[in-house]
Amino acid sequence: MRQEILRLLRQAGDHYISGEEIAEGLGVSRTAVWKHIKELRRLGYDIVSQAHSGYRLEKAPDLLTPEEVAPLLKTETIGRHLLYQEETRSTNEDAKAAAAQGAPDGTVVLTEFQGTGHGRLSRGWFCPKGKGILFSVLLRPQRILPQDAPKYTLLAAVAVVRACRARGLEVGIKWPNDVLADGKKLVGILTEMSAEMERIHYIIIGIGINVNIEAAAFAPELRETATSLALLAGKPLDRRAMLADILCEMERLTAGVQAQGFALVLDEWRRLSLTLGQEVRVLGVNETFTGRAVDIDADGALLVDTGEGRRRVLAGDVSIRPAGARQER
Ligand code: BT5
Repeated sequence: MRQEILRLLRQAGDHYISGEEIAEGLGVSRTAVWKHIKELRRLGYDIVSQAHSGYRLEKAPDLLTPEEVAPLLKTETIGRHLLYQEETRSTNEDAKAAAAQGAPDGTVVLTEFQGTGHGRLSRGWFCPKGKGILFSVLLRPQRILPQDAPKYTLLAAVAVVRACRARGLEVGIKWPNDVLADGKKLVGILTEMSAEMERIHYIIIGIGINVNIEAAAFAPELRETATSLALLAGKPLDRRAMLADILCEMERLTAGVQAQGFALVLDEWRRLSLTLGQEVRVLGVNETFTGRAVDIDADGALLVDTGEGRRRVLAGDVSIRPAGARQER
């Protein structure tokens, strides 16, 4: 109902719309309308009212609520079911709980703040409230095998980079799950899965994007290594439009995967990669080594030429070693 009221207020633009008109349009009482307006104001909507004229929407808050996000969506599946909480522990955990309760393919879980947002291997993901885009997409892919699941991380990175580049922002992908700008981390992606040997129940792609974070707002230990889209663009960005664009890109890419497999995603990933062609240090599960990153294979594994042969890296961390420099990132 709140969404419908906002739609009418937005339609009216600069004009006032009376409580009576809203009530009639939506088939509810004027008291109900008034209660919703009160709630919208509490959420941060600047709604002015004038006796005999009604209500006018002056300004909407910068929130990722379904009321704000849904009208911008151009997708058919991804984001059509939106779950929002102002604060939560982790959207990936919420998405898993929703999946267990039967939430549909394409469900998106959103929040303004995570108490225990996490990355791989229980590492933390930190983001000041209302300054990032923190979300998880639930997918229930058909005819995709569990061993293909890690490639959804690459797919998500491609989707985010497309949306950034459409805004003229120079960003690229570091294998396997980071989007970087100026050598600093802008986006982290965590893909999780529930599966049997031969069948995926669901995949959760969790994405954290630093959007409107000032340099000083990063935790001291991240200041050297993290950046935000606003720092890159030199101005704040509209989180809602950015999210809507990313979901649209994800839908295009996942539809392509269902129709033709991952080959096109992998090709685009190669073009957007910052890792390929670089000297890298690989922190694998059991070992550390250096070499030149030459390609990814059909599984999305990184191929590294060590000088003594080619090594295949399926999981781990990679730091890029700038030519001639000692520090790594
Ligand atoms: C990642 O892990 O980069 C995946 C992060 C995924 C976060 C999203 S947010 C929505 C969803 N819900 C969740 O609970 N998670 C997902 P990893 O590659 O392990 O990197 C984690 C490391 O990145 C940390 O150890 C920090 O060093 C660094 N880090 C933490 N917060 C950061 C930030 N805001 N910007 C840049 N780096 C950060």
